[in-house]
Amino acid sequence: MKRLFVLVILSSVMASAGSLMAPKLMAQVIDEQLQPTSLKISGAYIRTMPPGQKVTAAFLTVSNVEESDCQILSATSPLTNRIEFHQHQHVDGLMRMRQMKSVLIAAGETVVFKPGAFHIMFFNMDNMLMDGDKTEVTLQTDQCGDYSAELEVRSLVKPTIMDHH
Ligand SMILES: [Cu+2]
Repeated sequence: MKRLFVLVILSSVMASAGSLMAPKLMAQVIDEQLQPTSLKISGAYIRTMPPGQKVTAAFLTVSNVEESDCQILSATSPLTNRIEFHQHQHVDGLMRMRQMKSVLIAAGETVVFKPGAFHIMFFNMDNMLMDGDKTEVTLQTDQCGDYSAELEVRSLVKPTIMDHH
């Protein structure tokens, strides 16, 4: 009789724990508390595209605050299923883009993805990006976990033609 009573209490505790967990798992917001801590990502943004263009690039700063190296292997986004890491290089006086299979963020180092250098290339973009909107990207690493970062949508050029009346 006593044993049965304990079992009933246990199962009701487990049931209420389960209902507390559910809303957290369904939340779409990036919760930094749940992310691994080796890499710190800051200043993340993605450029708007000129009309008709289906390719754009995102930029961010990644710092490795741990004592072991991290390799970024891939990136995912709700916007497209094809994202590549690229590097700009001067070859015979021309600017060329080269795809990087992975990007090393060495222990204690910071890598800046910026125009003219490392960038994250988004292909097959079907949705227009609006200046000021927010989206997100997730970076997958070899041994440092996955990191989601909010991407601020920024216009490449601010229109100036309208100023001349
Ligand atoms: Cu590129």
